[in-house]
Amino acid sequence: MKHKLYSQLLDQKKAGKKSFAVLIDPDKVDNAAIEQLVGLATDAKVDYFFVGGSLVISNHLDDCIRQIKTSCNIPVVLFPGSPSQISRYADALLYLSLISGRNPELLIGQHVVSAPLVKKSGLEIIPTGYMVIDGGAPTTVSYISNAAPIPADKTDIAMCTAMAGEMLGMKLIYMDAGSGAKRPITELMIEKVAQNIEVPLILGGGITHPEKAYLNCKAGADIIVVGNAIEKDASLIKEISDAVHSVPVTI
Ligand code: 1GP
Repeated sequence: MKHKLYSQLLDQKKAGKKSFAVLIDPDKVDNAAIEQLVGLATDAKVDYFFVGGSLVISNHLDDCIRQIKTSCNIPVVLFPGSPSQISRYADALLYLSLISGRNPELLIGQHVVSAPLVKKSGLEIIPTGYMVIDGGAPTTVSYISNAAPIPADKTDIAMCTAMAGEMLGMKLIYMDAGSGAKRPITELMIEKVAQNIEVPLILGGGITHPEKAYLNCKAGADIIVVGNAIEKDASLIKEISDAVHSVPVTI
């Protein structure tokens, strides 16, 4: 199994460098929009494209990724909302287990069903402990997952969940307030989690300002993911990328 992208993530973390990922929902972009996003992301030195959505309705995933890959060198990471969202054209797959919920289907059930397909894809598979944190409003992910999110002020639950995920072998922890969350995750919770795990920490959901991305990184997030806000204002790509990359290196 390949480990190229994960090694890169570990190297970045070891060097204390923060990264920025632009999330693309294949349902929401046409060819022209992808071209624009790729151009802006390349200029802004974006580190990764994450591709996926809680619902992917169209059959556009392969085409979307192929278009990105032919126009730039930014790695494409699948962030699937369901087992059907697999494309061999991507560089890696976040193999998500919803460790904050108690829905066995999303902890292990869907993985069992899709395992042969996932293996056959030849993708780099990165086991990821996915934690949904209450973002102040029901988001698509909280509805679809049929699992209660971790309350926003329960930092200890978040910490213990992330620790358990890491000890179970998860190579990344992804804390998500859900796309378009009203309240992004607090720095207090990020700090608590980051101080108690060694694997890279991905952070997303409801981030709309460069300052928030900066503070999240200062609190311990390693990769900031933004989707919704960029769909509304693509100029944020550069602002947020600059903010994330300006965080002082801490090792
Ligand atoms: C959602 O973490 C991502 O799963 C990004 O959220 O779309 O709110 O930026 P936004």
